Amino acid sequence: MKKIFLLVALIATTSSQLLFAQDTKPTALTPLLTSYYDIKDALIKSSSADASNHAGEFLKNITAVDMKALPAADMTMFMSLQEKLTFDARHISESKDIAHQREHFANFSTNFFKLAKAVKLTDNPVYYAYCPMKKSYWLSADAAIKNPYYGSQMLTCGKVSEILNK
Ligand SMILES: [Cu+2]
Repeated sequence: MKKIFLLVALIATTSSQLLFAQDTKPTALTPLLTSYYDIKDALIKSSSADASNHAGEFLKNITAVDMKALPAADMTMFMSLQEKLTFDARHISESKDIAHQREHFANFSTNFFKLAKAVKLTDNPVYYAYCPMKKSYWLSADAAIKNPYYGSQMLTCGKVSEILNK
């Protein structure tokens, strides 16, 4: 029964990634944005287990990046951030402690934004939001503030500081 559930979940995830990819002319790095958003959404819900699972997906996606498919400048940027992104994603995936996951998510987001700024991951807007309480940033596909650092405790704390693909 559990296996069937996992299979259904896997198919659902895969097909939503395909849909997403079709809208947005993906690069080889676009799956990283998808799993970044999934981790962020899990932290908004304060679900440590989901954050851990999606960080595991991020690790799979970052390992699977086909470097040869990337333009030289994108590859250089990716390679300069790959280890840092992997480090924080691994800690998020291995932890069950939401506070610890959020600590890593702050660094993870700063590094991920460097990538998103240098490499076009999507045609859709990417909102770079700032939480003054946590003094940390996050990326979102939505202009509306939903704070991944505090979840329901302080859901709308923060402001958009920069927008990509406006
Ligand atoms: Cu850690």
